[in-house]
Amino acid sequence: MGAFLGSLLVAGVLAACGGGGTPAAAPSAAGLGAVTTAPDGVQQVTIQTQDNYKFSPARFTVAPGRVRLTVVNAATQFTHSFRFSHGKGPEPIAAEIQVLAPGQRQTIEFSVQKPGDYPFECSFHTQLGQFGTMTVGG
Ligand SMILES: [Cu+2]
Repeated sequence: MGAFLGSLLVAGVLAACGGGGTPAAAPSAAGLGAVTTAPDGVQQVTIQTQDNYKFSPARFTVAPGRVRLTVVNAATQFTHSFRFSHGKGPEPIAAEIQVLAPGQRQTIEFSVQKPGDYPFECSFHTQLGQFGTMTVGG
């Protein structure tokens, strides 16, 4: 009960502080993290990052094979990057996005075969916990 009241209180405070302009709301999350097949047969997925040092979504799942990954930086302030964490996944994936300025998007393409979890990160914000995981299904 105490915890419930506490969260009500927090919600009230958050709702109350709406004065200072609109928050940098992420565009509609529809489709983010969803794997579709491009006309050329390559599976494709789009994820997003923004000013909160997170990937949205931080997890997505693909099938073994070729992957076309687009990362959108919806931030207004922060530059991000995208790379697979070195030495962490079942096999190395060299493709990366070294610099992604606010408002930019970039697409990388790679092939992956071994099932398992492939951790990825923003190289600028590992200290702030900007990580995610791509799972390759079996
Ligand atoms: Cu970042």
